[in-house]
Amino acid sequence: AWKKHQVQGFTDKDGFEKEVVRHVETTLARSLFNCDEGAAYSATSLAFRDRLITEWNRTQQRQTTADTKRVYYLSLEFLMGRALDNAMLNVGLKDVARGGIDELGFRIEDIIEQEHDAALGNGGLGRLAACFLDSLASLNYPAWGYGLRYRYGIFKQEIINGYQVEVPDYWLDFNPWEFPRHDVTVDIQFYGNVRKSQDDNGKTVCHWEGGEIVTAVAYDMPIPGYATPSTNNLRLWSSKASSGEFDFQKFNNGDYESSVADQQRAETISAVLYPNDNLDRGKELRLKQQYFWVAASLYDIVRRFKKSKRAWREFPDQVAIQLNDTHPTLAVVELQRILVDIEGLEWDEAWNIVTSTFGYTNHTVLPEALEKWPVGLMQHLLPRHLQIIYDINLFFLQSVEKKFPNDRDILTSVSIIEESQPKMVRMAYLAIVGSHKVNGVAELHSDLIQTTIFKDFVKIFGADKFTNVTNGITPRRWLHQANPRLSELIASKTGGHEFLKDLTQLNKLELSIDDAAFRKEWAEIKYANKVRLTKYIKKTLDVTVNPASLFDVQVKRIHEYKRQQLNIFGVIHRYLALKAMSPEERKKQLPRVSIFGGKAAPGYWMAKQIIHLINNVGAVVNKDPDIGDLLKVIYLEDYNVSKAEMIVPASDLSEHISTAGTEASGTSNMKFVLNGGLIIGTCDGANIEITREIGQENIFLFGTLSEDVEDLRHAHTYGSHTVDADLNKVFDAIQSGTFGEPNDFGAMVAAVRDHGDYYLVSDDFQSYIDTQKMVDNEYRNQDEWVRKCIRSVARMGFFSSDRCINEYAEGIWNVEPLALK
Ligand code: 26W
Repeated sequence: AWKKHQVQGFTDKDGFEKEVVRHVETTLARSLFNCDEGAAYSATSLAFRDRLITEWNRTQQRQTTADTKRVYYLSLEFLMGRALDNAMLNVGLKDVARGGIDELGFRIEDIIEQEHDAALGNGGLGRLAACFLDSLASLNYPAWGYGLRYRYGIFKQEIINGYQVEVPDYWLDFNPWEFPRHDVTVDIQFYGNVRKSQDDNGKTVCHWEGGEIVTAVAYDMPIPGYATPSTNNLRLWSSKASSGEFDFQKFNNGDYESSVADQQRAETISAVLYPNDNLDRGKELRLKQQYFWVAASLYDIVRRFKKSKRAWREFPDQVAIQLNDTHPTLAVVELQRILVDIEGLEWDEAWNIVTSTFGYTNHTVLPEALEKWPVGLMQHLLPRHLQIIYDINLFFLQSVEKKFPNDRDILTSVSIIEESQPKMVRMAYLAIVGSHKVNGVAELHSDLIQTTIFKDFVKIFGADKFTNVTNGITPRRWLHQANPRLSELIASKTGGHEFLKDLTQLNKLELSIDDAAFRKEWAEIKYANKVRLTKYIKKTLDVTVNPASLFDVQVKRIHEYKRQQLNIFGVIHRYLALKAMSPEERKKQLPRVSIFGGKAAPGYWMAKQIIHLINNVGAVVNKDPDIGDLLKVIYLEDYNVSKAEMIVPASDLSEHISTAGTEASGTSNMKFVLNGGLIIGTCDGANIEITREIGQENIFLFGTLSEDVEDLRHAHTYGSHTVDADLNKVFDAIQSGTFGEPNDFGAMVAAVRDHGDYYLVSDDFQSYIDTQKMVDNEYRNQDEWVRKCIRSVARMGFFSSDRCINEYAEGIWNVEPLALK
């Protein structure tokens, strides 16, 4: 029905070309003869952007008129990647554009490559937010994303002499996808102090006064849905000095320099994305970012609500706010402050509204990633908010006391304020107390949070408050866009592209599994994707790899819990085994390419050591004449979303090998399987549900189970810990200097051998090696391997972010899609 919906802008090749030419000649002020790929990218983007604007405005209009409940997704990270290809595919005009671009003398693939990734995120959490936006728009939900417009996204990674070097990512030079809204601004207050007064009824009123003001400016990005006119809004806030009286005064006093300094200080707030993933560093500027973004977003949300002139108690019927991890938790406090201090509601009524509005998603159980802020810092930066936090805590603890009289232990254990030196605000506890639902992101993870870190809260609030929503990915970007040939093949076997809107339809693929021509084409597509990656490896690293080898891929942030060290130790083991073989024996081995990619947090020393070891192993192995094609070790620089779109479709096997119980979900595991790759993995995160869906015969599981992790760790520390014999040989090779200066890797070896092996690398090593042998054997039987891949893809329907968003909508937000007129 939406196709009949009148769309504005070009609909065919000629119309598209006209628009591109117009933009080159007017918007970009260039002559057509002077149009390079960069200009062609810009003009194409502007042409599509124009086309989105009409639908974007109409969507907003529709939402305003309908005035139904909206969802607000608050996330400090949106890892969007490129926008042009996505816009072309979602609008359904990529082929039109291809034809037009062709006639202008370019290839559309080259034009797409011109775009700089929007890399406003670290990893899984940020990419999940981006997939959610795609699903929300595609399913016609009235929804907004709110984030920060960082001037610098995640740093660009260079590998120099085997070491990671960080280079700033300035991405805003030319960004046709954002619309500055200089008329949408909010003044945000910091510091100052709280004064109390009595109102006419003798009620105490708090006034937050003084301090400094920074202005938030809105920048909007259109989020087009797939095969629907719905185009939602992602609003990112940018900071600038307020034009209020403060700096005017300075200016008039001739204090020009200090007024410029103020300006720069203000702009610093949205300058840079913190590059830590799963590690809390507690920097003051980070807390400023959080409050700045949360306060601006809430002001915007409240302003929109007020337009409808409803009573405050209707707020939760109109507004659902989801907290993407604890980073936006101050929103709970800010809304309470707005309702009590500014709107004059009674505490209890306000608190009811607040807790009915928020939902909180937890994304990690790692203790070092759980956010805590020093009370002193909070007092200094946000004095009124700290008072409110203390009051929230007081009333909460009183209710706990009532429920569990004379239980001091539970009071100290659940208190939002940690009575440490210095005292800390526990943000996860504040988020739980301030929300009506708390969810984990995969079944195991949701079980774990309910039985470990949040177990006392389950006792207090009951199990109903806690739920699971298993993560998902958008099949539009991660299949249709990243792997167009596979998407077409699937379409030809499932009755068109319906599966992109209802991924469960993939199950029809199983009907074709005995079709030899289909399997052949399937295998050819995988091979072509591997050839493309082979060329990229040749171009960027000057290493020749054989595309017929088994491509074994581990790409994700570098972290000890993700265990890239286990992978590289396994690679070294393989290398030593190959070296020990006779030439005849070697000829029988299966060639393999081990591909790594991922960034380390700049301050994470051990993660950087891991990168260094992988590169050193590559340097030795790749030029060893005994080895040849049998083993290559590749480190792909600067892993990001657009690189993932090339790498994921080229994998035969990918690694998801975190210590059981540490990876909340993982989402690349889903991407790899959806693209016809098998996975080797631990019983962790979503791997468990992937196994349940695709069948255990189609996945290579190994290693310790999460319920055994604690005992093993205990045994390492207090009992005897003997390191696996094969692993010791790997260590001997490292320490005899086979891969460069042995001292460089002393700490990595010692972490496993001498310091308790917290991530159980040694415990899992033998089963990892054995399972990799099984992989080799099974890969030799290509026919069976391809069947496994097809069967797996056919059973991946569950992992669409559409399913996931529908679960949030029904179980947490209570919102419905907006019907298109
Ligand atoms: C305060 C520092 C900090 C920064 C980022 C702490 C925690 C984070 C994120 C919550 C870490 C993260 O990205 N978690 C990942 O979330 C994904 C989406 O749910 C999951 O698939 C991953 O397993 C989880 O590690």
